[in-house]
Amino acid sequence: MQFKTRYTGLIDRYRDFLPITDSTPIVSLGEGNTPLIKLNNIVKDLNTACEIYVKYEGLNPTGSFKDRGMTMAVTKAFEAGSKAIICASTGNTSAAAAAYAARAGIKAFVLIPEGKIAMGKLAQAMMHGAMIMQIKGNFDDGMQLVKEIGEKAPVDIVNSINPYRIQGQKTIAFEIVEELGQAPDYHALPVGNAGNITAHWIGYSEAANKNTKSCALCKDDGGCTYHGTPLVSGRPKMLGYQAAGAAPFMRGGPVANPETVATAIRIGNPQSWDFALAAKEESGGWIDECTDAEILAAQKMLAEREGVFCEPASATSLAGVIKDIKAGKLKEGKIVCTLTGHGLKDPDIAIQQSSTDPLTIPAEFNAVQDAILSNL
Ligand code: AN7
Repeated sequence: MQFKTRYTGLIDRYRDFLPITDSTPIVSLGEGNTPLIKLNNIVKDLNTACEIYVKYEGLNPTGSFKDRGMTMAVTKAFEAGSKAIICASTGNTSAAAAAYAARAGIKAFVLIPEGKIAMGKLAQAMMHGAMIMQIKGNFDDGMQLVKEIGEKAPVDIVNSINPYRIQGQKTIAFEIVEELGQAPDYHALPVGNAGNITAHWIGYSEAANKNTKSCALCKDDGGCTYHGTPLVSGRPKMLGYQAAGAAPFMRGGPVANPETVATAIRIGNPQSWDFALAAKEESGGWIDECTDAEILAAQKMLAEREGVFCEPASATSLAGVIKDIKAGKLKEGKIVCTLTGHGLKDPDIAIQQSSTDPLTIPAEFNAVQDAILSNL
């Protein structure tokens, strides 16, 4: 047996690829380094030649991929001497902002749509001591307010319009190419505000040392200017999936009243619109939509058939892949699906749609034995 090096988070791991210096005070909770799980049972059920992997981002410290971006955004805010951060959120960003602000010893202000965020996420923001403003409006209204406030008040915006968020989130692609030894053929993920598809594409582009117009930090020459040694030669086709009731990319413009059971992606006016389209076009991928029923079925399938529990929005990636396998659009190759958040975030939806209700029985041997024998 060998001693392992202590894992100290993705900024430390990928410091040469991130906008920090040796003296940058890193604010980390050990995020990143999440498992890439190969699906067995679902692939058999689908009878497909595709290999499907899920990148289980629910295993980040606050239970979602937002931690990858938040460690960078809060590190840079803290480095610049900022005393407070602010975000609008469908839930996960607020949980991550609250936790990383607590870690840095600064204040987090979060705007959430009243009654429309999952219980686990609200619990996190409250527990980490964020100042929570429930607005009588949706995420897009909150985002607009945050952009206006950010210009006037002494607070740093930590939504994904903050380019450091995207920089942190791009590291997911580094981890995937390192583990597979190549880029996958396809990468599928849910699309809400569209920051994460942008970040994935930048990461894959940097790993292959290829230019992309998705990178906001490299405006000068219109493309990402990373010039390292390429880790791999190829890049995946990017597949973005939206919830049908909140699918502005499918409607060709903002959706005024987005609705979906997948509250994390209940977003009608994505801020990274152009970058997401660049990712789709440069990669030769596509954006499509899934119904709430398809999303919930994929969530349940992952839980029941693979033992992987993700929140509804996260399952949109697999729901889309299943749809495209059935439609014959995906026939073979390695497909990675990002599972963006943990299932425990939204216990209400999980309990509502699970197939088995708990059985109430007397606390007696025979009752337990009968229950086992009649359910084997
Ligand atoms: C589980 O927390 O926007 O397309 O405010 O929580 O990068 O927005 C959450 C987004 C997918 C969509 N899956 O990612 C927020 C927020 C989960 C999410 C998305 C979100 P983007």
